[in-house]
Amino acid sequence: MPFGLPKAFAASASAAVADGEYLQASHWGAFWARIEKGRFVSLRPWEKDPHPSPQLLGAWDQVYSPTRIRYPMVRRAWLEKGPGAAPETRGTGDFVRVSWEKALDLVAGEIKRVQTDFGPWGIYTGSYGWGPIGRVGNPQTMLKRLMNLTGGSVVSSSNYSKAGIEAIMPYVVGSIDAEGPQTSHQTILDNTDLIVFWACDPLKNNQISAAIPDHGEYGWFEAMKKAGKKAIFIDPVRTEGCKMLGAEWLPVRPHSDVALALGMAHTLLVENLHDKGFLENYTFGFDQFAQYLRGEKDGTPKTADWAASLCELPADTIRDLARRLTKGRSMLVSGWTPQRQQYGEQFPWAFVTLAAMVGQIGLPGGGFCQRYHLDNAGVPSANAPGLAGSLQIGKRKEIKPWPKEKGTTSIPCARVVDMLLNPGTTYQHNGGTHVYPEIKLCYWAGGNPFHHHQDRNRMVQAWAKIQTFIVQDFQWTATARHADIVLPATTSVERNDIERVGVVARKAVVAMKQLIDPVFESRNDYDIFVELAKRLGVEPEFSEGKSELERVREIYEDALKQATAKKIPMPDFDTFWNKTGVVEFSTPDTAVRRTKYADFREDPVINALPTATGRIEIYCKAIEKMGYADCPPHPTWLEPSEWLGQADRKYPLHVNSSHPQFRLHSQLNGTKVRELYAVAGREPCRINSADAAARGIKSGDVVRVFNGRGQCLAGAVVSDDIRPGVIELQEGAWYDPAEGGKPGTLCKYGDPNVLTPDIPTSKLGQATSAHTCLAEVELYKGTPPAVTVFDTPKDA
Ligand SMILES: Nc1nc2c(c(=O)[nH]1)N[C@H]1C(S)=C(S)[C@@H](COP(=O)(O)OP(=O)(O)OC[C@H]3O[C@@H](n4cnc5c(=O)[nH]c(N)nc54)[C@H](O)[C@@H]3O)O[C@H]1N2
Ligand SMILES: Nc1nc2c(c(=O)[nH]1)N[C@H]1C(S)=C(S)[C@@H](COP(=O)(O)OP(=O)(O)OC[C@H]3O[C@@H](n4cnc5c(=O)[nH]c(N)nc54)[C@H](O)[C@@H]3O)O[C@H]1N2
Ligand SMILES: [Mo]
Repeated sequence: MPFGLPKAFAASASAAVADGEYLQASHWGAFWARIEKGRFVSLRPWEKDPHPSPQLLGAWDQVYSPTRIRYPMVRRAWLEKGPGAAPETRGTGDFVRVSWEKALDLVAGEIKRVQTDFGPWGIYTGSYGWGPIGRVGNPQTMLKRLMNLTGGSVVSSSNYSKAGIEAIMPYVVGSIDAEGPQTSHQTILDNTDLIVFWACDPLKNNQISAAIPDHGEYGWFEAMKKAGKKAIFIDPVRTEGCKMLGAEWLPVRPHSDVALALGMAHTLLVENLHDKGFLENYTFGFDQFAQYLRGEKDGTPKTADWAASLCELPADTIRDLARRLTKGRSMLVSGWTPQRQQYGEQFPWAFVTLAAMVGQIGLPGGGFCQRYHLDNAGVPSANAPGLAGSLQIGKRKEIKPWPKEKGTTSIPCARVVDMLLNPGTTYQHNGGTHVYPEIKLCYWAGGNPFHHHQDRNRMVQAWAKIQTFIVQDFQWTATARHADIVLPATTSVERNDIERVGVVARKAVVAMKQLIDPVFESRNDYDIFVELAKRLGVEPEFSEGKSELERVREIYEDALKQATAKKIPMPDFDTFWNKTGVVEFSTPDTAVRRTKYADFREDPVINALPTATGRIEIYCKAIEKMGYADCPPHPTWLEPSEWLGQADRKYPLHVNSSHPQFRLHSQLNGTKVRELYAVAGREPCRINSADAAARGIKSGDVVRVFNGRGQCLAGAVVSDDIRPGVIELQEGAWYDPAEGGKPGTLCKYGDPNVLTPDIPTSKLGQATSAHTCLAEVELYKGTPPAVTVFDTPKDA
């Protein structure tokens, strides 16, 4: 698929490598890049990628996209009047181009100024985000390393992905659980009679990875289809996986999954189908939970009929599903949206408890899994060496003591806006009491908070409180557009790095070789941080005298050492780097079958779980002690403050801002991949035909989606693959304010986070509740304003 090269770039090229095809890699897969006269002219997927993603096109197009940041830029008011000046002009696009020298001096100067005048607690470098792949070039690690060498800064913990799971699972099973290898696909194929995908879309979500995706999910689904595997999908959307398997679709009402799980658990209990032996020997606290199910204290038995009234699935279907789980070998599989909702800790807990009642945890093909949709965690692992990152964050150098009253050194990442709005106030997190620091300077590198955070309008107001916002990215995201100082970074094809194929599969290691010169004035993140380290007097400690390529070599040679010890064949670095470009590893037959929790099942005493009781905790005394009303000590239905089941709800439609089919979050917005899905030039909004008809909306119309928090335009897609009462506006669409810097303004393109609330799941997890959101949709009348977020801001 050769593509034309924009004229603007043709002139700036000079050869970094000779003409030819080179293997390179991205979040979307490994690929052969064709280089001609110093230009990256086309790509084709690596022939060993079993199912390339259409998103891969963006790995090429993003390099030369008109949304590339070409030069260092500074917001005019900030440059002319100093830090904190006219914050309302953030997001208006009024930038001044400056030299790299000037930009780096300004950034280093700001870091020093805030450190001196306020202290390290005045700088926030949580900088959450996915950034690029590659073991050297992780900008988040580099940023924190730099800050730690100069006295530290406020950072963040956990993530937007599964902070609810990360908070609750350590109490329930003694680990995060939703990480690392899971019961293998083959073990499912061999043993499982019924597989239930609950809020889980492995075909969509495995297209991308935090390393190079191995794309084994499609083969797994094909094998399940061929085997005629019985599958059920519990989801407000009929997903492609559901269609491919010809599976049953249970279009659950969003935000009611805990009730559904409790209704099934109640059925098992009253029909005496629960595995009493398993509960007795492997779990703790079932009796208290059973009392709750029977409604002994609150007077409400959690029957299938009770659940049906909340989740809008027939009570007989709920009872039937519970019974079917116990009839043969069953595997419960969940995704992560129900824990990205208010009280989000409750669903994973109810889900594991339900699996414990079924009693098949640790049996081949039975039990539960919370990670089949990322990193293909059911694939076998090859016999491969580790690939350690060579730059570490390191410990914070205590240059200035950090008094307790100045606040915490690390906030839960989704509480960033709370922190900016409420300096000096206390908050609860996982049993501890902490104080929000007062932030003057934020530095983001490799993340896009003006897409990923909730309640954009509240966020715009919070951002007005800081003095300086530094953003390092390669494209003009909404975040970069709201910055005071913008530093243009390179993409992976403009620098050297190394990465593996498959976080779990570990199938190969790919040389990510620099193929072209940096586009315009962009610089590698590593070089930017080395320059800043020089200005901050910590360059020798930061770089340890090593270039990026030397670090790549170091990582490879460390892997080679491990491989040699284990007798795994691997060429020397120069052969790998200059000749083969890839090393593949073989997967032993013994790796093909794997059962999670088999050891625990075999001997729950010797292989006890690292929980307080060594067992699966259905009741948790540590959580009981915290006394949080929003996180009771056993799985509990708590009515959300905003959902379709509310009698007095203000808006009639639930907003499902799930992860995008054609992007990794906000990445690739600015590329030709957008043509695959944009409707009327905007982000698509899927709506059920009944809801569309009631509003006079048809496919292709521009619609306005709104609630009390915000409003955006979108392009309607009328479909019966989404249940009535729910619209889908996938996360990651670039925020395109009609009037930049003005809270409440219309987003012209379709960012769902203008609608979502910025409330925590609970005091335990303090995770995002992006999926607690109602809105209304109407046909947009008149001429819609032009989308401008994909144009290059005036930069020269
Ligand atoms: N409503 C709603 N909101 C959500 C979610 C949801 O389900 N619903 N999901 C949440 C989840 S789970 C997540 S993980 C977050 C994701 O949020 P983010 O991780 O912030 O999203 P990305 O778009 O991946 O942002 C990565 C940024 O890094 C930049 N980048 C890429 N490569 C490089 C590089 O080499 N150098 C530099 N300096 N920058 C680079 C990209 O251009 C991009 O701007 O969103 C969250 N937000
Ligand atoms: N293509 C692509 N893949 C990705 C990403 C991406 O940006 N693009 N991001 C990656 C990241 S960072 C993460 S954290 C994971 C996210 O993993 P998940 O959070 O599991 O993924 P989502 O696609 O947001 O949602 C999964 C399914 O949940 C359904 N759902 C939504 N609300 C409800 C509900 O209330 N109840 C039920 N039962 N179902 C519901 C959605 O319709 C969707 O089919 O995905 C990863 N994979
Ligand atoms: Mo995520």
